[in-house]
Amino acid sequence: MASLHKLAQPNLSIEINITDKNLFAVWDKVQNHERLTMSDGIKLFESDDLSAIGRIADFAKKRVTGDKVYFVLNRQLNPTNICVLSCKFCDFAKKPGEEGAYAMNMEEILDHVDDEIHEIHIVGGHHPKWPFEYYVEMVREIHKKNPSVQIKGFTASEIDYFQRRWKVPPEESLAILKEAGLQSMPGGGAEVFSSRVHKMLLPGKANADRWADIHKIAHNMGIPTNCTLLYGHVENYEERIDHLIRLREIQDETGGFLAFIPLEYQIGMTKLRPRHTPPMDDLKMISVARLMLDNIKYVKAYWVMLGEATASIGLNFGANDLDGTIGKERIAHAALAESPAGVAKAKMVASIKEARRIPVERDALYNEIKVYE
Ligand code: V47
Repeated sequence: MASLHKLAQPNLSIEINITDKNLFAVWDKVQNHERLTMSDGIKLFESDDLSAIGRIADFAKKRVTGDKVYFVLNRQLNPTNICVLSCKFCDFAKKPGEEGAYAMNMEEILDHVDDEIHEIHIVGGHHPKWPFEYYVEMVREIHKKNPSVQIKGFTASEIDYFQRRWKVPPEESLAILKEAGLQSMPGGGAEVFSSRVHKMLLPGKANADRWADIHKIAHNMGIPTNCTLLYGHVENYEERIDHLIRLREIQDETGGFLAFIPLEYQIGMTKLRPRHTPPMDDLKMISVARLMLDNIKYVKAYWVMLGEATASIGLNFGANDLDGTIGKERIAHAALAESPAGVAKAKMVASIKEARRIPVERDALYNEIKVYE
């Protein structure tokens, strides 16, 4: 896969007003295309100079995609919430037989596919009884129903589970799924790479090295993927930056990441903390990701978890993608996310324009479909 780590970046120059002197060196580095370090990342998170952070990140983003902000007409398919794992942040998962547990049949799955969408995003629980073949059939049938829908499916954690449960190693499962119609993979399941957080919140789930290995295998097979960080719960700034640096290293090696999505922890019933992390932290998270991940082209402001207002401001803080129209997403909404379950295309175009950016409809692989000048 072509390496993306040398993103084409023209030499722009602007003047910005920085009041926090700790940010002077960071701004110099960004202008000179120098890589930021752990200590730069910490300085950004610890700074209260939010407007300067936003301007620096916006500058870095403009060098990559100008004023364009991307979105896709997509639908999320969460085929089952039955899951053998017990991640402490997750409100979505249920045990077999528990109230609210569901598992879709093929007809229900295919109900999520129509002619309007360009991408279907599949992510679900780790069902103890669904054989690997059911997932292959799912991909095949979706592709058959609408061959032009691009299928972005299965987190590294699900791919890992196919090996643990059914002894199908990632090289094999991904080859079979690709042959059936899988085109890319979402970035979920990464959570926070820190082993401290991993032990505390997600025992038994694929760890940082396994997550990375599976993404590298996918990249080497020509399957691009996304990457995520679940923030705003028990992790600290150092763990956030360490996570971003590890993603940057993977990208240096393979160039296979399309987009990074910061996932704001939705407190729901799991209540790892009493309140949502504040919007100021969301905006810093977007900006710091944009600045640390100098080799990943797209950073999403994921409105489903941020809410539409913060996501819209995020488009001025380094984000250049709003994800999509989503449809029937259930993971964030199981955790009582406050945003509506879907926004129409017109609304998406309007909200990007309101942020004074240029809406661009894209497909799952970031090919431009329509620019709304
Ligand atoms: O892996 C679970 C997270 C992820 C909660 O690749 C929670 O384009 C917040 O990965 N609060 C699934 N997050 C969603 C995901 C995603 C979303 C949008 C776009 C893309 C992409 C990927 O949701 C899980 C987990 O990290 N999650 N519970 C919660 N309470």
